[in-house]
Amino acid sequence: MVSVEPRAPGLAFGQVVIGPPGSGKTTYCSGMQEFLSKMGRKVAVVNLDPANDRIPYQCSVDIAELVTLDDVMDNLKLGPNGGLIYCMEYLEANFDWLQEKLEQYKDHYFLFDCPGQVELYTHHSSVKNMVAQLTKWNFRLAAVHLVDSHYCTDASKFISILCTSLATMLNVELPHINILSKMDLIEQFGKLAFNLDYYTEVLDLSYLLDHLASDPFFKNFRQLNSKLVEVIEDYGLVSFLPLNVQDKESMKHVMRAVDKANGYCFGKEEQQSLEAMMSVAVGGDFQFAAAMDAQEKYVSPIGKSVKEEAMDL
Ligand SMILES: Nc1nc2c(ncn2[C@@H]2O[C@H](COP(=O)(O)OP(=O)(O)OP(=O)(O)O)[C@@H](O)[C@H]2O)c(=O)[nH]1
Ligand SMILES: [Mg+2]
Repeated sequence: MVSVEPRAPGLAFGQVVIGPPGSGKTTYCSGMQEFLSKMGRKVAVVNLDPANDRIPYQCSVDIAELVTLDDVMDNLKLGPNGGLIYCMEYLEANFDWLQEKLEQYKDHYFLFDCPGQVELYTHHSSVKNMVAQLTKWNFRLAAVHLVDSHYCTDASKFISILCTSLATMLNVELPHINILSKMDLIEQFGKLAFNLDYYTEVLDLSYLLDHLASDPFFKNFRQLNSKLVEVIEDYGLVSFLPLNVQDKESMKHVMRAVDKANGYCFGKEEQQSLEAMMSVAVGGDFQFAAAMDAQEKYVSPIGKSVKEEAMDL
């Protein structure tokens, strides 16, 4: 029988929810708070977005008590982007404020709702420094990186989200779950060229290059695209989980993946079972099942298989 060690004193688990503007971070925090609360977890949501004026969840810690984007823009005559960077650096200079606030919720599971400025994740250091600080305070975190799923319907945009996802993973330095958000809207701006698992598993990107070459505009950029794709494949780090926040099954898939990434499933918390422990131990995961489930629900059937599609080119 598997015996489970008690949590080290003061250990807290959570998710740092990041991603481009409008990708669904705040909505995800709200949905995940509700979902996890129903499962019996005590959840504290921390709003770290100083521009968040509409907070749909029950907020435990709010950066607005420390600094707001409007104040910074007014007082320092900065634009919204520079203002946001200033706010994050201000937070960094006031980590003691954050520590004091978080201390009050030490027995909770944390969701950090972050701002939607891409450079904060791809190359700026304040989020990375905050994560390092939280780790020192005994937080065990996973990054949940949301990107709009409709980018899958355009091969060039998909390559671009693969690049930003990889850069984010390398910069933030946390166990990382990439999510294709708003699955219910995936085909709103066009049809998928391949089955959904092709986009979620990110395995053989040469088909994507062939598909892209069929567009006369991108024909001239084939070499550039093939080099970008080579970098993604060489790292072999990027893959995605599909998510519709309204769908309990898809929330469950994400929750399991995150629990595995931040180590929550190894604790003594709810639903701890030998089966769950074994499934993690042997590396069995639910990613493919999640993609198949989402394919059935949200993607219209494709007339041709991936091979047939590539043969046409
Ligand atoms: N249909 C659908 N809409 C969603 C989903 N998730 C989020 N949205 C919508 O997408 C819009 C943006 O969502 P937010 O949660 O504010 O996105 P955000 O990433 O927090 O945005 P910023 O904080 O501005 O970067 C809102 O209108 C949401 O209602 C989803 O799963 N399905
Ligand atoms: Mg938000």
